[in-house]
Amino acid sequence: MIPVNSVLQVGQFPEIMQLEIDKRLSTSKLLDPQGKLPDGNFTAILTRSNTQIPQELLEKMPGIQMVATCGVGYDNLPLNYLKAHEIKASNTPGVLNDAVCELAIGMLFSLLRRIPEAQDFVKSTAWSKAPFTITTTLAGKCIGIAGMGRIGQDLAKRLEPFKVKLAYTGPTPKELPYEYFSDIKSLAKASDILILACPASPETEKMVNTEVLESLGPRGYLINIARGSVVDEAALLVALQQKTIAGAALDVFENEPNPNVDFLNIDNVLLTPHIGSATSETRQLMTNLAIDNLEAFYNKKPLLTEVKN
Ligand code: 8YV
Repeated sequence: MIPVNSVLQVGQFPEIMQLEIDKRLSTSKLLDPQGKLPDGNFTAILTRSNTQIPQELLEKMPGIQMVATCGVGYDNLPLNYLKAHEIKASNTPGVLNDAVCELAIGMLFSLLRRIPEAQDFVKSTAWSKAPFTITTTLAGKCIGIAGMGRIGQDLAKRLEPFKVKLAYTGPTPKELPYEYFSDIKSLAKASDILILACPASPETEKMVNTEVLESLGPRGYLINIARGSVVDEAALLVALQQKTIAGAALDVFENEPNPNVDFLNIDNVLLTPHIGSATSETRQLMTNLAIDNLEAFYNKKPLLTEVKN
């Protein structure tokens, strides 16, 4: 049982998640983390990965003992503060793999076969004047995955039947039947398509820079389903404008929901509004897992998916 009014919801949730929350919990809501705190003796926070939890907010609420975030990424949490104050945290790994991997594969084919432009071509009646451009086949290509965690591994498994070679990078090699590269630059050099599936951290910040993009080369494609911070966006914009890479598909950006406008005028780019986990099934699973973690906390049981901080 979660005690009534013990959980503060921080941030706005899409309707499908809010319905699930309101079905299972009675929360007070702080829609804007910078806004005025509602009255109450809150002991836990429920939030989601697009809402930054500022340390100052937790400083105002010394009673908080647990933060449950809806999202596999937890770069929205002030981890050092949580650790120093022994505040537990949970995320929602696993339940969003299906949706995120499906989006990544959709982006992959959309990019290579230029499906969005092909549709525009038909809709604008340009087809009546000339045939659509010839594109490129996935089979035979090498896909490099940066970040071989749960999502990276799940994605690699789903890509195997497409007759591709798979390779990866990450902090350490794993027992996997794919070639390991200890650094992203060598992975990019070996790859035709580089997919980013790593967490946002100081180690991965702007990891994809000019050198990495040059290594990917003029026939290489970049797909980002991780976080905007993993890519040096200024370098990527130059690479796309000068066609030193063939194209990019981006679901995440440094500045969401207002990505750098220069991306909007580039033709070899596919942009989606951070929809990796945005299916009704997945969002329900994420919400329920976050609340299950809160329940475990209040029942003094181990958290189901604790962020090991
Ligand atoms: C969205 C995500 O950020 O799980 C993550 O880390 O990036 C996505 O699931 C999430 O839906 C926002 O709440």
